Amino acid sequence: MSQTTEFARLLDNAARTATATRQIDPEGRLTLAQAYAIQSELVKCREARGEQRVGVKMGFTSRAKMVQMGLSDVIWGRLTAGMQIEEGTTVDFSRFVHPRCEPEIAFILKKPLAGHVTGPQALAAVEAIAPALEIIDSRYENFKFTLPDVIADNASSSGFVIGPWSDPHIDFSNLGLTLNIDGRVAQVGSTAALLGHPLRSLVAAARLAAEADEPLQPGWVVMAGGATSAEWIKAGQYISVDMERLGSAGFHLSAASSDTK
Ligand code: OOG
Ligand code: MG
Repeated sequence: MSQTTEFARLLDNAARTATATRQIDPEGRLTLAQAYAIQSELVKCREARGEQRVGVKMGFTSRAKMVQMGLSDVIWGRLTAGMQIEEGTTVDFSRFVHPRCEPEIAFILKKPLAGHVTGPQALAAVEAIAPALEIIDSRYENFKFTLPDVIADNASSSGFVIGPWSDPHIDFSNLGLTLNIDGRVAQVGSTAALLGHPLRSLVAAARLAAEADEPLQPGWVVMAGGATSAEWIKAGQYISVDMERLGSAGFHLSAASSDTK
C-alpha cells in the first residue's frame, strides 16, 4: 500500500469512527502536493461509499483563523453531501471528535469556474450567497497539526450549514455578523475579514481548482472560510450565525451521545 493510501485510510477511519489519531506529518516534511494527494484519496473513500461531491471549502482566508491556528497559507478542502447539515436540524454529537464552529459566507455557483479570474468574473459564476456555519473537527489529537497534516485531513471539514440564499448582486464586502451559542454572542466579525472581500476567497478557490484540475462546477457550494476565530461547541447547544442583510442559519447538537449504551 502506498503511503498516500495508508494516510488517507487512517484519516478516513478516524473521521468515520470519530476517534482522534496521531499527526501524520508532525515535522511538516510532506510537500503540499503530497498532502493534497492524500486529501484527494481520502475524499475518494467517501465517494466510494456513495457520497456525492457538492463543493469546496476555503481555509485560513481570515487573519483571525490564521492567528488562531498558527498557519498563514490559504488552503482548500472538498465538500461531500454527507457533510451538509440541514438548517435548523439536530446533529448527533457523537459523530464528532472535538468540534469547533465558525461563521462563514457561502456561494452557490451557476457556471463552471477555474483558473486565474478577476472578482467580477468570479461573481458572474455565482447564483446566490448565504450565511453559513462550518463545523471543523480535526481528526488529529488535541486539534494540533502542521500545514501538510491539515491539508491531508481535508482542511478539518466535518459539517456545514447553509442559511437562506440571496441575490449576489448586493454589496456583501462588509456585512456584520455574529456567531451565537445558545443565543449568546460568542464572536463578532464581518465578511470583510475574508481577504478584504469574500469574493477574493472565491477567486482563490478558482485558482486552486485549476491547479488541481478540478474546475468548480455549477451547483457546487464554496464555503469562503471562517470570518472569526472558531468556538468549541458542546452537546446540547444551539449554534447560529446572524449576518447583516443575509439572515441567519443554525443547528442543534444532540444532548449527549445518543448511542444506546
Ligand atoms: C482548519 C480549517 C480552516 C477556515 O475556515 O479557515 C477553516 C482548521 O482551522 O482546523 O476551515
Ligand atoms: Mg472554515
